[in-house]
Amino acid sequence: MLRYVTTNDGKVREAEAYLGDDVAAVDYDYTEIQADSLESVAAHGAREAYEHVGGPVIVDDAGLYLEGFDGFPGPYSAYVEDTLGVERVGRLARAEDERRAAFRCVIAYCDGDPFEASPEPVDLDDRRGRDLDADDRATATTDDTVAGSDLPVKLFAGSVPGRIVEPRGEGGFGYDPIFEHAGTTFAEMSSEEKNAVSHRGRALGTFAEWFAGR
Ligand code: ITT
Repeated sequence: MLRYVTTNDGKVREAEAYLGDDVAAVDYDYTEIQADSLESVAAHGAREAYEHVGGPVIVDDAGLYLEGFDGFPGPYSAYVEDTLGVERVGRLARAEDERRAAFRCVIAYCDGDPFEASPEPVDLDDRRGRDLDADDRATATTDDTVAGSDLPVKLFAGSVPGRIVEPRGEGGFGYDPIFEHAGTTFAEMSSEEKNAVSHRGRALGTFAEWFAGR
């Protein structure tokens, strides 16, 4: 059984809405390393989660990228949510009239076995979350070989563009109330509606397609 390792109930709801009974959630707080890419954080987490669970795992690292703030808070989104808070991040972006933003999500899979090379590598700009004007909802996969570990990890990325607005909606989690896509905030959407357009939905989609063939 595939385990989705996270401490975030909101992510679990979305993964369950997408993957159904094929995945079970494990509440385990793996080490989130300090790094400037979601890929590195997710890859490190997947290896640690695999060691903890002892079977196939996915972990998911996500962040909000404000275009006018050079991608801030990006990989530091959890820290910024805990310190500044979502509403103040929203107020800052609106006060500076820097509303263009994107969410990015990287899902990392590890089952202890090696993989064939991916045909569609993540390019460097995408890794850094700087191509906010790129395809509407870009997705990519890559293999990760972080020095210091020989456990292979497969990465699946998804992103979605949007704009920062005054908080609206009761659903979702994290920055969802201030992130509007096509006129609706993510907090105004059901999990299914959010998955249909979101960074996580895109990453889960490319992962599920690949995993079905594994
Ligand atoms: P795990 O690492 O245990 O999975 P987490 O909540 O720490 O849970 P992340 O590090 O990936 O997860 O989250 C980074 C931040 O981005 C955190 O503040 C989340 O609330 C926020 N976030 C992640 N995905 C989001 C989404 O789909 N919508 C809104 N906010 C999101």
